[in-house]
Amino acid sequence: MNMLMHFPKCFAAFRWVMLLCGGLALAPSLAMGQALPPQLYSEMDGIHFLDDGSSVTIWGYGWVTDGFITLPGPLLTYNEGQSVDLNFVNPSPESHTIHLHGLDVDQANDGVPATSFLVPTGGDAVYSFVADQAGTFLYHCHVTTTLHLTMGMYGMILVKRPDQTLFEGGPAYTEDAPFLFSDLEVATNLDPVGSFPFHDIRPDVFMINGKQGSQLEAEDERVWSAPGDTVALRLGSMAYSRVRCHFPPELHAVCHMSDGRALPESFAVDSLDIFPGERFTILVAPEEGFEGAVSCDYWNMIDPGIEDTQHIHFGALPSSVQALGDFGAACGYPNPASRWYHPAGAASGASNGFEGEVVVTDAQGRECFRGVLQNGRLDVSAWPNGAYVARCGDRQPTRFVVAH
Ligand SMILES: [Cu+2]
Repeated sequence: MNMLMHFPKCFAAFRWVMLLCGGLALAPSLAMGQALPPQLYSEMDGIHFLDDGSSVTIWGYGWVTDGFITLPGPLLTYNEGQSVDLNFVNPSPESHTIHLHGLDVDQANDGVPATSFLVPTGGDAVYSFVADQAGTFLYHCHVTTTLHLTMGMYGMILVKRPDQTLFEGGPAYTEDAPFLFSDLEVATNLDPVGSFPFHDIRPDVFMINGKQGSQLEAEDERVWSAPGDTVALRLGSMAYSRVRCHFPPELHAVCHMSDGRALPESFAVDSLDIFPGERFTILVAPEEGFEGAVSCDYWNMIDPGIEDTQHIHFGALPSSVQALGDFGAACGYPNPASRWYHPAGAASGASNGFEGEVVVTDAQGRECFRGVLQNGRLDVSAWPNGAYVARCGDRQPTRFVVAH
């Protein structure tokens, strides 16, 4: 399928136009009226707001259906064993790739330019692989990697099991909470071309899911749990710093997986170092009413010392929400447009493909919405703050929190 990448650029441009025109000529298996497969795109003109209100330029990925890029890029969620065609189009002024960090894909689909292929300006590609291992993975651009990565071209991948266990024979849990650590140097993001040499990056902004400080205290950034919940913290790092996480004893944190594989033996954890590119899956069972935080220290890897500390905040849900049934919770990753609710298991509704009737009830069990979602998402901008439960057909119900 990567033969397409060797076609002349004008053909790639033609394909891009055809996609904009509906894509039917390129996807004969799609019936008229069906949604196009979800497609990532890249841009180099994004704006990212820091906690102090200032902004930096970012390069990054976004869903074509959303029309904006985010830092980090969209969360990609797949089911274990799923055959994935990750569609990517690059209208930006430079070449990019998607490297699937930690997934066992073949060389041609690995996104390392020298061994697979580049996606040039105006080009598009399909990265095909089988998501055969449940776990936490990452993706990033592999072109002039230090620069493209620090500019924002990265995101997280979750491969989940339908039975809501971490891995075959592994523990069950109620919800996923993905947290991606990263950092950036403001001077580099403001002047990427002038930042040569590109490997000399000294981060001065430290983030979790692209947020920092008070941004992380927002209600829709917290991990919400009801009594009895077990939350899977999906921790991954794209930072140049070493990140040391400290888990309060009230969380009863246990580490089960490292780098997309089950550990031979799980272990209780009170602090954990995460180096660049690493991933860990930690199950936490917050004590009833717990409203604390996991603190995360960013250590300078050149001149050892803590440069910054960020927090993953926890909130306690009312027991009336728990009484609505056994369900997982959606959480914001990242949540640049909190007016939208996307159904379970996908940061973009488009990638979830659910086209049936969705029913949403509030914490008192009152029906708030019934119908088919437009573009796979629901506008909740006028909804009162609170906890809600969404049911998508016979899928496991999903809990989400609206917080404006
Ligand atoms: Cu790139």
